[in-house]
Amino acid sequence: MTEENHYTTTQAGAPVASDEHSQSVGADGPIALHDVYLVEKLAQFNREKVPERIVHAKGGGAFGTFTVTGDVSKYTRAALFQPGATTDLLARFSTVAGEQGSPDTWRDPRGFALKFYTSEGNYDLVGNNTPVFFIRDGIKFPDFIHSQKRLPGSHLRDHDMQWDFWTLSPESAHQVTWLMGDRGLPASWRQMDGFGSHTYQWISATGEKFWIKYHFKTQQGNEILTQDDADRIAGEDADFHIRDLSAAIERGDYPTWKLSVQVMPYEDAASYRFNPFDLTKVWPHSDYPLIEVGTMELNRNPENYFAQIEQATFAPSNFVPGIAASPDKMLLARIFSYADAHRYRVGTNHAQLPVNLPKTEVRDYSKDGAARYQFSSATTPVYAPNSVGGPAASPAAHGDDSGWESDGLLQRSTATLHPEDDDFGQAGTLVREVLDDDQRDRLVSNIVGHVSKVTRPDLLERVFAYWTSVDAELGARVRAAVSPEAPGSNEDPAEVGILQ
Ligand code: HDE
Repeated sequence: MTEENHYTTTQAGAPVASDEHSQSVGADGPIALHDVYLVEKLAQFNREKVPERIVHAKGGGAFGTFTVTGDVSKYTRAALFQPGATTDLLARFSTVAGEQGSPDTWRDPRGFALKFYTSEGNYDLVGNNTPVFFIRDGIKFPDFIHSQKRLPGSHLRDHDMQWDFWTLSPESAHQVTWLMGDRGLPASWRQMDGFGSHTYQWISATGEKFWIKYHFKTQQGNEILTQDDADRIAGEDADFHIRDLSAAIERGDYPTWKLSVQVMPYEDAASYRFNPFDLTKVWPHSDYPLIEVGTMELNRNPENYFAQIEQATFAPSNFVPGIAASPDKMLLARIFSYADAHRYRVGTNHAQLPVNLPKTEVRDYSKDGAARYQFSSATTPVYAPNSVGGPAASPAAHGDDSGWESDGLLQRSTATLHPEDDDFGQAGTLVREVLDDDQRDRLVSNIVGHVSKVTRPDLLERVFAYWTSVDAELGARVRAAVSPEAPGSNEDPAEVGILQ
């Protein structure tokens, strides 16, 4: 394009007269309402934002590929996991509680959201950098998030509110231990692991079912920030992690993760020592070892952050044949929530945006809706069943065999059906058997730093009981550091409202 043809246009493509001067009567007269470009620029500017994500608002991401290096074909028929398959993908990493613009280095779990553009449609795996979560029933999610964000009156975050919720929700103990430990402050997104967290279902080509958990092991080594470093960086560079990932890809230092899965035979679930669908629990690797699947590499930065990252819509409801849900109540609630969030936040036809569009042809019967961009030919009917050659559903292609047996009355269950179902056991195992001395010391220091902002003495007692329920020595260290003047009370944790 020659210089004289490289002129500014309106959004309708017509040349504009000036980028700097509004049209006015004389030099200082009234400006003309019919100055189309002035009006267009100001009106468009007012509409540049879509609502930020209500959680995980601050994040960044990149495109890449997934290459199968193992052989898990006996467990799943999903095309993207077949030997030798390579699939394009988009990854987005994020913090949870901070709004857009908040520091990347605040203590928080990190979102680890993946969109695989597979040959059978998009498969979205929307996980975190921790294998568990704070709650095990989605009905508590809005309450949990409210307690982590801002007080309705002062609009300030509040440690009383956070610890009030956590100590009254003892199922949170495992995840809070992860959060207050090193994994709550990864040095970069490249140097943290990712997990599907939930138990998912894989279905083989012969229809055999398995329960699985995903583990993405960073190949850059797990590196962490101390609380002091994280606080300093938060003040120096709020976009520290976005910048790190973008710069690494820019210099050709492509980060990779090795994906492995734990596989549980379908029949084991009923008698397993933990409820295998409880999102606050892990499956010890000694019970179900890791099996190699493949390698994820991020190797292409987004060209436009808003179009490709802000408008990216990841949904746990985006399954492909050979992969399905499990009875995990949190997963089932998320399957509703994300697609609902996308219709609200990005728009009815969010899936038609280039970043969300599958590589496979979309043959559905939806029509119209705001910003409709893709459409079927005029001869394709918009109803089914039809006798004019429209697409028909295919149980064979979908593999309508992804159910599971369940029976009993419609209920609101608090049942613990498995011998080792509890709220503090795995958190205690993590503290005593997984962490080393330095990691335990940092855990104590991080907890003390966070809890020292709790103002209510009664709540502090519940906090001490909470950590004592995780591990007696840990609880004693926290109490001694926070309230050295209040020697340890011997009361039973249950006495202060911590349910066992
Ligand atoms: Fe989310 N979550 N979540 N979440 N979540 C959202 O979807 C929700 C949960 C996670 O980079 C929202 O588009 C419910 C667990 C990530 O775009 C929303 C429940 C895990 C991201 C939503 C959970 C996650 C989100 C907000 C309890 C890890 C960012 C805006 C049942 C396994 C994805 C949006 C991205 C985003 C709902 C709990 C991870 C509101 C109802 C557990 C990584 O739909």
